[in-house]
Amino acid sequence: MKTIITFGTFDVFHIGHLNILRRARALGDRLVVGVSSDALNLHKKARLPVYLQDQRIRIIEELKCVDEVFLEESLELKADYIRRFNAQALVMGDDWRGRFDHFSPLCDVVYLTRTPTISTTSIIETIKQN
Ligand code: C2G
Repeated sequence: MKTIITFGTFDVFHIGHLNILRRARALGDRLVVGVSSDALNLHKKARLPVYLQDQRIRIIEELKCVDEVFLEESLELKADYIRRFNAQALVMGDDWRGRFDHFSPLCDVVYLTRTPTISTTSIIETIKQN
């Protein structure tokens, strides 16, 4: 049983999020997703997500390609999460390329090409302009 782990905010859920989760799941038998907490986002991006963590978690939990979801409370705990879920691979979009290479003694580290042209930020901008 190969467990894949991935992390993200998944705010204003869109097709780029779905694509990476489906592709991550296809690399193994079980996909575990760490959803970044509201506090972590506030700290990292200096704003709260549009959808708060309970709603973001509920959306991710219902996806067919996702087996387990937990709240990612700190960027510094990735090694603990990898061990806790016994993950054999960490998968992230290639905007994070190189940033997680130091976990390679613990598990494979795989960066997948981002879905072009769509992002939570661009969706928010489009809505604001319209
Ligand atoms: N993503 C993608 N294509 C897009 C947009 C996002 O493949 N067009 C991927 C990102 O590369 C990431 C995942 O979707 O792997 C989640 O993206 P975000 O919600 O933006 O996650 P982020 O805020 O980068 O949080 O610990 C790491 C952080 O929690 C990652």
